[in-house]
Amino acid sequence: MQLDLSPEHAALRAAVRDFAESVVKPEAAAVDREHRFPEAAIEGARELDLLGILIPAEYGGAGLDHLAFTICIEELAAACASTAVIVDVHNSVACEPILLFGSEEQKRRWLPALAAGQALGAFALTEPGSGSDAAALKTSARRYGDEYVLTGAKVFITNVGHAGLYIVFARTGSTDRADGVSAFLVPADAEGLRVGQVFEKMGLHGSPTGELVLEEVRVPVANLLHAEGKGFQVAMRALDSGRIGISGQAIGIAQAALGEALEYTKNRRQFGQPVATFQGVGFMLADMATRLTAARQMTYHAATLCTAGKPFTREASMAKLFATDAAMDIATDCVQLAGGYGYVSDYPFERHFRDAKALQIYEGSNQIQRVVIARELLR
Ligand code: COS
Repeated sequence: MQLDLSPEHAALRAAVRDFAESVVKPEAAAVDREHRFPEAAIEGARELDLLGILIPAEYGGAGLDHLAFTICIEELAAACASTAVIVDVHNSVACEPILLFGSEEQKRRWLPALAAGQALGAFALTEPGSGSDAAALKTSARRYGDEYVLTGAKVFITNVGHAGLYIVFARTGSTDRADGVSAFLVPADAEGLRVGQVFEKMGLHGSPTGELVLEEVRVPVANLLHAEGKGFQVAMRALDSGRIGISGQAIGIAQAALGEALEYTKNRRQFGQPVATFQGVGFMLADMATRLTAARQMTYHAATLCTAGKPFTREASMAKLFATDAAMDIATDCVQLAGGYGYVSDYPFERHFRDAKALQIYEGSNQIQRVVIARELLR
């Protein structure tokens, strides 16, 4: 695989980094402290075409590949992890499934508005009783003539309340497993759709996460995404590339934490010398940089396979597992290196620590990644 970025990918990184450092990062601490949606960052992302990264130009998007997508998420996450997850979920598990599984009519109807940022997208799979066991979902979709009627409750929905379009997974078939699941495009203003509790979280305070309640929500048959009974495949394929995005978030957070820890330990003097010059500290920095480099290579490898149309389920899960564990460990060690200052919110270390924890849990816990990897190995 290629280890160097192409000139186009390098230029994209430079442009997104410039935006992230000048617009996104200055607001990140306040967004976290005030639990506020990062409006300016998302508006800037929209202007830079980051809300249609993977959508081809014919549907109004930037038409870039998965490596470009990863780089964008990585750079945003280094500045503000909340902004990164909003943009990540919108692109990977909301826009991409329409691109991959939508009819031409559905693509023309939804993708231009999503790419232009007129509507944010969200992915509504998880339910109170079905998290890791996604196929056990209970939300029902009953067909009456030209309509489906959806009833149920979803939970842990990123972008809830801000999304204009939800991809909702519901049971159309009589079986209680994956082959009875279908996917629907449900506009936020559909009658009977409402936002339930929006959670107070440990981290990612700028990214809304909460419940979505569906009470006899009627959608036309034209809003069925892919075929009846094929919704679980839609969800699994969306999560495969979603996990590349989460890996991008992980390397962004880890890069930010490591960069700040390097600066801190070079400037912080104890016993008459910068603490970075103590071998114990140097070894910690070396281990962090090594794991981060490996995580980045694994993530870029999965993204490159995805773009090439090759199987990438295993590599995406490996990248997600490795990169998010690395990010959590790096963020933890960076708190330790900054000592008391690492533990107070005047410095960014504790925010990176809180933000990183979510990555080991969402879009498939790291235990589920091991399930996916083991199944792929044994197939
Ligand atoms: N891409 C496309 N299709 C896939 C797939 C993938 N990566 N993985 C599985 N499928 C298909 C299978 O081929 C199967 O279809 P067929 O019956 O037609 O062959 C179907 O999906 C069911 O697959 P499987 O039997 O493996 O499903 P399980 O119920 O055993 O669950 C796991 C599989 C555990 C991997 C799945 O439930 C999962 O990913 N759970 C975590 C969910 C998650 O990440 N939630 C986070 C939501 S966002 S916060």
